[in-house]
Amino acid sequence: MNTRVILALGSNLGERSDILANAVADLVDHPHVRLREVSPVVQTKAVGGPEQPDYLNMVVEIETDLEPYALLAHCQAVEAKHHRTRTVRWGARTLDVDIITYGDLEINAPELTLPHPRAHERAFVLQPWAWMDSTAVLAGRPVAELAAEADDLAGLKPFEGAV
Ligand code: A4P
Ligand code: MG
Repeated sequence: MNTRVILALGSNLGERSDILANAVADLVDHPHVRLREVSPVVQTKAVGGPEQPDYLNMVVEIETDLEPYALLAHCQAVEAKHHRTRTVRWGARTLDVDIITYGDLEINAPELTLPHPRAHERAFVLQPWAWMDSTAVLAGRPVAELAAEADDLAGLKPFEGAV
């Protein structure tokens, strides 16, 4: 059975927009993954961690019959493919792929927590998601409302470059 899944992508090192575009292609280049929707790309100030470059962030909606841990392994394989550029600065990364929601599934394990435990307070996830799907709901609340309340919203702006 296919499940709808929201994935969040972030990059703040290297050719960020190329990395995101290639990562989306890699994520859906799988016989059990189908792309449904792609959000706009946003440029965001880093939340937490040390001083580091701005991120590009986006979300995608996919449909998959991979079970959650198999999907996590697929996301981590795509991350690994793009982790070629390493940095001395802890915190910055060429590519991060997080599973935000997997249908309505709830899991509470360190290796996989669903919904993502910090997504509900992060504009860099919520705002592109709301722009992609104005009807989206997370933890019983409209994603657009959660985005408007998020502390990091002021540091977010649409990214003008092509992805
Ligand atoms: N893991 C548990 N649940 C999940 C899930 N739902 N999706 C585990 C993906 N992974 C999940 O992840 C660490 C471990 O989380 C994995 O082994 C996985 O099994 P990681 O990608 O190796 O490390 P990370 O992403 O640095 O850690 P963490 O704690 O997940 O970081 P966050 O909270 O995701 O924050 N600011 C801006 N503007 N934009 C960003 O994209 N990203 C972060 C990362 C911080 N600040 C940011 C951004
Ligand atoms: Mg991560």
